[in-house]
Amino acid sequence: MANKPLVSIVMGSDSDLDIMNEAAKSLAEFGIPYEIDISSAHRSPARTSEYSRGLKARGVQVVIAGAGGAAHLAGVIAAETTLPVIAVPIPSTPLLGLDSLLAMVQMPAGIPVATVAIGKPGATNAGILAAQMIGLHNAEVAKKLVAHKENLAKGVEAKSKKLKESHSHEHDIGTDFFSGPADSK
Ligand code: C2R
Repeated sequence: MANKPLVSIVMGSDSDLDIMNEAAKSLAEFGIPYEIDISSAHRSPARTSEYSRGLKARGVQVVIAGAGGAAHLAGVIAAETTLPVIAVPIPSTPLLGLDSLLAMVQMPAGIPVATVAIGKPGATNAGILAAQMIGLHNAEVAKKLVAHKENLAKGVEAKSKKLKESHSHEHDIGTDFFSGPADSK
């Protein structure tokens, strides 16, 4: 795959980076080139508009926008581009991301953003969702998405096996315990 970024990861502040790195990790897993930057609809509105308007011409196909608190970044980017925008609510205030979740998910009709879960699981899923959009017309990514699902299923099988093994062991101990020492009977 060419190295031109297909996905843009944008966040409102560098304090969001730890969470937004999870989106980058997902994209890397699917071999999707991305760019990552900081912009704020509140603190740098002109920069945010200019950046959003230039995305399509540069070949970017999906935007992942993370922000906390009164999170307007994803909505403002969506207002400036026809590219799909995925929003990641960041738990960066005393309201723990519920504030950003509601701000992001409650977009007015006409300007959708696809809002995922609060925090790291949401950021991980944002990367996978972006890969699924790209996989619609990219066979290489589509193949990796199938392998991803297979790996998830294998992971559950492995956990199930481990759980059964540990419980059959505990059952042995339990049997010994309830039967008690021979001289107590
Ligand atoms: P600081 O840590 O820089 O004070 O930022 C950021 O995403 C971050 O979670 C605190 C929080 O403010 C958020 N922020 C927004 C926007 N810009 C910054 N929600 C925006 O434009 O929506």
